[in-house]
Amino acid sequence: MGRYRIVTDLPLAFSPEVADARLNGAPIVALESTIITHGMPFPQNLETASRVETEIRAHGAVPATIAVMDGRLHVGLTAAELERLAQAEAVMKLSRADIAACLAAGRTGATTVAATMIAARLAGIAVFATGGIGGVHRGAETSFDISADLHELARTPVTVVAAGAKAILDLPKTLEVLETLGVPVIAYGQDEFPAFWSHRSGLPAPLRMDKARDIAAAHQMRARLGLDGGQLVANPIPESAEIPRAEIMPVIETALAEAEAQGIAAKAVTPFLLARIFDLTGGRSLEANIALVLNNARLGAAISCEIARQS
Ligand code: PSU
Repeated sequence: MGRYRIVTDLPLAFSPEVADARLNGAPIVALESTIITHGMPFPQNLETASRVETEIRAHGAVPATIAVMDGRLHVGLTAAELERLAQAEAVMKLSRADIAACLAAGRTGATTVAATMIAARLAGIAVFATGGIGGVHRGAETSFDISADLHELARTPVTVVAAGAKAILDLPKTLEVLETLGVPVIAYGQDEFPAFWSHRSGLPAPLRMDKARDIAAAHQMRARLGLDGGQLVANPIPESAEIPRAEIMPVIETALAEAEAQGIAAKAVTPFLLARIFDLTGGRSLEANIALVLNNARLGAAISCEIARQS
């Protein structure tokens, strides 16, 4: 981890647990906060965020949930801070474009995948676990709506563990853009790219790895080659927890049609769709989302332990 630039003259606040881990060179896994403020309802958001942290500790690493709170970039939140964020209202949804403005204005904002990667790099954290990355929205050929997460993966050297891209997106186009941007997309333990709530997407993944050790070695090799950008590890939701594609697709179509009819745009699209899919599945989509995040936390911890061992 020593090769990452540590910036000290920034409004960075490490939790005591993360500060200790940094001193001792212990493996750390970054976690984002948009999933808490915009991705899940209260109180499941708080319960899930705490369970994810516990899961990471149980697998030998230290969790660092990242958020901007009152103008400070927090890397690791205390239980009280997590609780405050989970119930906060009108929290900004931060990406590369607005993280600096939020910090400079002393405001509070939740970090998306893109902003969490930026913070993780600043803090010297190599691995980040989340639910699903943003990607190319359907209809992007006219709306141009492509998540900034994809460009961040192309420029910031953090390995991101996700259950693929959210299935509300255009997955083939998302894979195309990742390929164009030179982002390695590694399916974990299977040949297919997973589809967030579903184990499989029907789309072949560009790369496959079956061991955390190999993913860690690829991360290290990219650093040695001086390559910009991170890796996307696409970790399929366990089959026992999935909503099969045939079941979830009609629900997604309905939610997408509603979003269009109501003129939902830009940053509001993903939270709107997630909330509607929750209602339309009677809460099942949230159960699957929680299961896949926990699964990603376990793999993230394993990769970060391997990177620490190989460093
Ligand atoms: N994973 C989840 N739920 C979420 C997200 C990830 O299980 O809500 C968040 C991430 O912060 C990701 C964001 O960056 O959704 C994507 O938003 P958009 O499509 O607006 O870029």
